Amino acid sequence: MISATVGRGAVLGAVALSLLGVPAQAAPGQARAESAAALPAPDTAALREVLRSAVAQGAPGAMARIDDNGAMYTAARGFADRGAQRAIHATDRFRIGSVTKTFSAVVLLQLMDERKLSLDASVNRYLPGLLPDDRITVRHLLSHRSGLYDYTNDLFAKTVSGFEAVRDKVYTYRQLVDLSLKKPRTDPPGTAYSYSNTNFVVAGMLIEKLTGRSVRSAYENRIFKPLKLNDTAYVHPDVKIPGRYARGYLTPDRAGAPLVDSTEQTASWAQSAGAIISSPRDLNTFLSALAGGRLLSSAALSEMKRFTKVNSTTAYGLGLRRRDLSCGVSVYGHTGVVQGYYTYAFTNKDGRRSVTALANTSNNTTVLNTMAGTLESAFCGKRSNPKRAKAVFERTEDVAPTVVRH
Ligand code: HEL
Repeated sequence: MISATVGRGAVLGAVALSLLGVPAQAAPGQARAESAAALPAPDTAALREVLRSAVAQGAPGAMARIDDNGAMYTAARGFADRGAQRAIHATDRFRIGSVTKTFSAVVLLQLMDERKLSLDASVNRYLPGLLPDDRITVRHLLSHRSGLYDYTNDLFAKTVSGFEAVRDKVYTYRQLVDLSLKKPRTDPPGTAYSYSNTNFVVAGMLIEKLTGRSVRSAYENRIFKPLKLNDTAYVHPDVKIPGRYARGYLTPDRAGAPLVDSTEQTASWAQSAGAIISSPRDLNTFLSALAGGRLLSSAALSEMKRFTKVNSTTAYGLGLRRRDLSCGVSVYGHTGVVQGYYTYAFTNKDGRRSVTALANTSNNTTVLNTMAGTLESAFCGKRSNPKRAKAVFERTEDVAPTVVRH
């Protein structure tokens, strides 16, 4: 194991296993290298450079871990804890935000596999009277095509005061749905993609109704325990992150204002839409198991991968994002934005190469876009076209402008 500390507060390049055995690049002209065997080797120098840039742009720390067919590479730079001046490490836990949506979708698709749920059934069939429109189906929720307004647009219109107003609050699912239903719906059911946390709050209600247990026990019994995800937890409404973790630092809207330590919060505004805590090792294991067909039937995985186009480089399936990289490779996973934490967690088609990257800040779009470069370095290797990649990552992610400013 090689690990080096470079400069003040920077920990770079822990190569736990050599990357020997990574197959040669795909043949010229091969447009889409989908299996890990056809991917170029990760560009680890470029990965370190992405993390360095994120820290230079205001993230206290940034780290990433690539798992590649049994080989593993980690890199980290900057601080997990600014006060204690503790260096961030790729084993640190953190709040994964909306990567939680992939876990929630997996639970519902397992229930579909068990014939307890039909994707095209009305949500109101399972939760009578909850939604004002019987045409909204489970598939509409999981693909963000329900038209249900995203209540977080209002909660976080003001970044710091919005966060402070909810950080200790405990909401019921019903209260969150009611916040959404106070506003007109964005589109008729099934007609348009419009990202909304409300969809995955209702997904959590469905999980609880159909299993008769809490979402926490569904995640634990169906995913965390079978995959031995020992760094992963759903502690809502507890505010503390268990184990060793990176602190989160929220960037205020006012330029030059000090970062706000946002580590401790109930994350009750998010719950089944965004309250899981995890680590790079566990997220890579989860996505690899998902893409490798170890969590769902092939029919359910195919449903999850029926994508709606979001923009020229991203698409959304069922609780699953697809990103089309500059080298023609498509990767599958999710991004997460929760106060103080930006996460990218993606895997390739066969699940043999996965990357999870974290910057422990948020409300800093420059850092968010920079961190997308971890996908290019992990999956495109040195073949990445920096010009195209830059254009891709300067694009606005599919978020309400009031929530993440671009
Ligand atoms: S937003 C996203 C990301 N998702 C959605 C969800 C998540 N996160 C949220 O809804 C939190 C929004 C507030 C974030 C906060 C900050 O930056 O910490 N911003 C403000 O308060 C701005 N006023 C679609 C980006 C996803 O990638 O799926 O996670």
